Amino acid sequence: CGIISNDNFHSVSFSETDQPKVLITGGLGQLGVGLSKLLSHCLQLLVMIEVSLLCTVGPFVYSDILDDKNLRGIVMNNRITWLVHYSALLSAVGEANVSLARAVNITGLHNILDIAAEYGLRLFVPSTIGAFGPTSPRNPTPDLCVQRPRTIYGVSKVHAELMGEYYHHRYGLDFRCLRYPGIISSDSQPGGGTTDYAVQIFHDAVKTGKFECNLKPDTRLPMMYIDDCLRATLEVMEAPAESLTMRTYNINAMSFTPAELVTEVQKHLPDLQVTYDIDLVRQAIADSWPMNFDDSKACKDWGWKHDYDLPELVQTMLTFIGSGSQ
Ligand code: AKB
Repeated sequence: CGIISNDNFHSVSFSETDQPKVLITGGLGQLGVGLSKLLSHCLQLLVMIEVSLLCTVGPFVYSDILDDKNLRGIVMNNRITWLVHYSALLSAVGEANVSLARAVNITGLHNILDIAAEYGLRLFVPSTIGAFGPTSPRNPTPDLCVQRPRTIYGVSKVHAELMGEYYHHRYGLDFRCLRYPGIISSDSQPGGGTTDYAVQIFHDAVKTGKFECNLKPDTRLPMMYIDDCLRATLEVMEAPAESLTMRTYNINAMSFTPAELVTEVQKHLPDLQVTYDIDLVRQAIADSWPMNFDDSKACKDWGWKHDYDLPELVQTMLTFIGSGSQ
């Protein structure tokens, strides 16, 4: 990836169309699958990039996120106007492979930032509760506070927030970023995260009636149902630029502990048996993350409001997983 001077940015401009042409990186991950389904109903073009060749929905193209020339060609040839950059290694798997996480999460982001700036794209990059650390206020965690995460995932996400905001101020890049809580979905599995237990419990409860939790029962973390997360993503992407007083927002829905989630699931499946076998890496990560997220700026600036609280989340997950419509 060459060094791009200010003069090169916005050198290629596509004619304005009513509907954005969206490129999703990490298109086969937990979030990419959901977003592609949503966009395929209302948008013209969807191209997904993933290291796997498996393709489930929408037009699909293969590229390595580190191959900036190939990425540039995809953006140009498909006349992409919006880029949603989901490619990333999550918190626990990042600690197991720091050099790969650094390459994908940091070098991959640099490729995406340069391409988005060059082609004048609107760019969404998710951040996370993982962008905070043990010295951040945890209950609640505001948008602006100390951010000293202790994972490569968190460090790469703080870097993404700062780089995106820098490109916005320096080059006019239309960068938009939401800090996601742990995301819970039925039709796609997360991979290698600290909040994954809150998805796994539903699959195990329905399939075996037994669940082994890898976090302590009183570990409180912010969580969100995927429909809320994807709606927030589209809402912030569609928000008029003048309504955004910041470029990186917390979004919130609910906070719960494993014990509280188990109690709610047992209202539907009273025979569910739960044991605890603590994963020390995940537990240390969770203990450094926010317990409650303050999303008042997102509510005020672009009208964010979540739909799903814990009871609706549990009912919906059990309905989808129980009926096999995943
Ligand atoms: C993880 O657990 O690593 C992710 C996240 C909260 O960003 N789900």
